[in-house]
Amino acid sequence: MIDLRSDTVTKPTVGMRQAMADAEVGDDVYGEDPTVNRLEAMAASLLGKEAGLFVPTGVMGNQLSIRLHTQPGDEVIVESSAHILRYEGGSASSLSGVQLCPVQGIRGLLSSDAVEAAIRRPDLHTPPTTLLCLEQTHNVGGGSVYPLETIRQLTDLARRHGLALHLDGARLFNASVKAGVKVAEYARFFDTVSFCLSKGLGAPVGSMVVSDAVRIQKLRRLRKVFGGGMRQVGMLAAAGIYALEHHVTRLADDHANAKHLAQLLQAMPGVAVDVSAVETNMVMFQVPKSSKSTEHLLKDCREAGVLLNAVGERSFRAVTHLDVHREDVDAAGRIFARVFASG
Ligand code: TLP
Repeated sequence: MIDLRSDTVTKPTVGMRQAMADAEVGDDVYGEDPTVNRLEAMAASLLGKEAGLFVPTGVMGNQLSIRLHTQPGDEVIVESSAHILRYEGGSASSLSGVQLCPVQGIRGLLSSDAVEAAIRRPDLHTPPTTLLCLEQTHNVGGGSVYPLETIRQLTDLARRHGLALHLDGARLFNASVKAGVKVAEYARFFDTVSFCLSKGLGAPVGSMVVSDAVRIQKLRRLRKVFGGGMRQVGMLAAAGIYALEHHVTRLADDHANAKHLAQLLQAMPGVAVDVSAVETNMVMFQVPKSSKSTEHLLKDCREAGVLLNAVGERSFRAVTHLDVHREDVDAAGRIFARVFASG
């Protein structure tokens, strides 16, 4: 089975499993897991921040940060298709009591004008805008990459209005490899940055939040409050260390494979795909109206050996990752040609 549903599906490699088995562990709630401590220091240093916190998921990294930066009743600006808005189960409202203000971007990327218009001016009637969250790369935007200069403009604007800044950098390393910009260069504009070890980097679980030491101390307490205090998780942290040491530069292969898949799709009659929009490891494409429903097309693909996710009516997302090789992309291309031509 060729699994293009997400880069979350990667399985730990032999080397990673060995590193996990060899990991020294201790109780991390006491701060005594040496491998977790090493991962947190490593993440902080890579992103140019004082401290790091290991969290079970990307959602938890985002939600702890939102809780840290806001008070109930505040408003948080996010792009209108942001993961925080669409795919985190409404947790910003239920866990932090904030309201999200969706602002339309282009391929998920916000402009300063749009954000400026959305920032509330002090008024008795309106919720105070206190936080801006950006997403790098942008998932629903198709793995799109914010240029550093746009981030600088957006964060300057937010600072002028006194907003805190959080980056949902679930796939920050994809952006870094694509743009040739160090992750610390992106991170320096934000108060908190979360990134995932369990996506393209190939760890089975885990995300990081990095910030200054005072904020990380507060986040550590909030992680406990949210039920995310973990114990002997050095084995999982070892997978994260292995991922950061071995799986960063290879993300370029995933990006080349995604581009290749987009080119194969472009050659199929009726399939709509913008090859130039494929910047990292995601391909968004639409197939022509046909007698078959979206679910039917997904089922045909699955029975032929490819798993995909639908993102709308006859709209699909294919994601390349460490368990997808060039020959798998070619095989998926042949399957798509057959399924979509007969649809
Ligand atoms: N994204 C998943 C699904 O939840 C949609 C995927 O398959 O792409 N931020 C961004 C930008 C994400 O894409 C994701 C996961 C998360 C946060 C949450 O990470 P986890 O799943 O670890 O909580």
